[in-house]
Amino acid sequence: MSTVLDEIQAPAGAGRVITDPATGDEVGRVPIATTADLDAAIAAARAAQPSWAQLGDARRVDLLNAAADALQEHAEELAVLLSREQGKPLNGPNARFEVGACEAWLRASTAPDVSPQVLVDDGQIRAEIHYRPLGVVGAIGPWNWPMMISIWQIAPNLRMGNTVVVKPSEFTPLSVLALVSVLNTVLPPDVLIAVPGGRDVGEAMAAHPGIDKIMFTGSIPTGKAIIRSSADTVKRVTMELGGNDAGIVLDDADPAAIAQDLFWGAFINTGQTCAALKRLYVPDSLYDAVCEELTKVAAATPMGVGLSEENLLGPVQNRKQYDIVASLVEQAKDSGARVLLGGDPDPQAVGNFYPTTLVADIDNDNPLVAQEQFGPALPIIRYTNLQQAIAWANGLEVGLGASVWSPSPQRAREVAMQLNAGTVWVNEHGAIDPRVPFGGAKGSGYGVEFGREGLLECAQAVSVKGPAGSFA
Ligand code: TXE
Repeated sequence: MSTVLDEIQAPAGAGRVITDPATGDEVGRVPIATTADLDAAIAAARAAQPSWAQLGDARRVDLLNAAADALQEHAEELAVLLSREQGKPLNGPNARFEVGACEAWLRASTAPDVSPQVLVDDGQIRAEIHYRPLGVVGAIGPWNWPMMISIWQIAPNLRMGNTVVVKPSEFTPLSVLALVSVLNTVLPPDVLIAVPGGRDVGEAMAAHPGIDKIMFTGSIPTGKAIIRSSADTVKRVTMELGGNDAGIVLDDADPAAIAQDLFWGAFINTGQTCAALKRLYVPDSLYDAVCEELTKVAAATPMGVGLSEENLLGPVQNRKQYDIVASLVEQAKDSGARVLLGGDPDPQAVGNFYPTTLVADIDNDNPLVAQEQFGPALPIIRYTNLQQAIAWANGLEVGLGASVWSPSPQRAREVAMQLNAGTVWVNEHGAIDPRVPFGGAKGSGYGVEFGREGLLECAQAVSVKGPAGSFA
């Protein structure tokens, strides 16, 4: 029986080899798309868009739910491929979880009411707002959650009557091609097309007159490049650019009670998550206890090859990212910071395994704190004055998420209201929800995803207005 991977990969001898970051083994061969392939994909998606829009919302919702059923049927196969290509283990908040999230987000995108609304009807004036399709949307994604982030870009656009051309990260294209292939067992032809190209294809997509909007998740420099490239065609853009999320523990928290959630807030997907906890601020009075409890959880969490059922943490997805993490930890060590756990990668290790690392007694301006590590290393910064900790948390040019940890609802709210980020979590971190809008503050980008607000960003708002009785 042929697998999804058989269907999507390039024939033997063609394409580019993708290797497993845990073992170096070949996962498959990705076809190499060019900008000419992109042009053809955009033309096909443009041709398919009017009839997709004319199907109507109810029919599109049915098809999206049927596509979610198809994902469910292929869930294990997709999770295994994702685990091999991305590196993330099958278990824990990793590969099976990601495929499950794709299904959940797809279904959730069908729930909000996006029908036209009457804004004014006062006997003199009638005004309505309608949400029309934009056309063809380009989706450019990263390598950390390749399937889930692609679904965040695909699902709301399809719901709103747009067709979508997806350009996956060159590090994890097979996962996205497989996802798209399964969705396309249900969707009409050319409504959703994947183009597995490199940076040149991304650049061409951002500038392309046949693309009406770009949804992007990735690094800040690339986001800026896309904004520049898209300017001449006045494209809509949604920019999810990652961050360097702070968490503040208040002095009434119970270290043992919060350690597990703090750990997973930081180390979900082995730290390679845009809205992971990347700087932890802990009051002097609890500092040793929080360090001790976190170290216990971290030391007990197995890291290894993704396909082994016992592992919950995996390799860093690519060597470039591994080197960033290693260099930041080395700089922290050189500055005199105290390594509680890890920080000692094995140079002989097969695969990009960087050990789970906790670094204490580190200054707020150390590069491991000030720069996004995007890997399995967490700096824990001591504070004596809460206002100082809040100022530190808000002190960077990014603001995707932030969190506050306290058993007191009033104190937690008071601090939450002072944190400048797109999402502020209380007693959790990174716990995204398809019903709750998600987006960045400051350099972390603009536009929101998820919920009704996220759907409306994939539409052209059209106001219709006239004297009362002039239209029905
Ligand atoms: O991302 P890039 P990379 C952060 C993380 C990491 C850094 C670099 O800190 O160290 O980003 O990761 C396409 N026009 N995040 O190099 O370069 C590219 O082909 C159009 C945060 O993987 O931003 C890929 O598909 N497209 C993040 C996508 O952009 C271009 C997740 C992302 O690539 C392009 C991952 C261009 N000029 C990394 N250049 C998060 N927010 O979750 C590249 N691309």
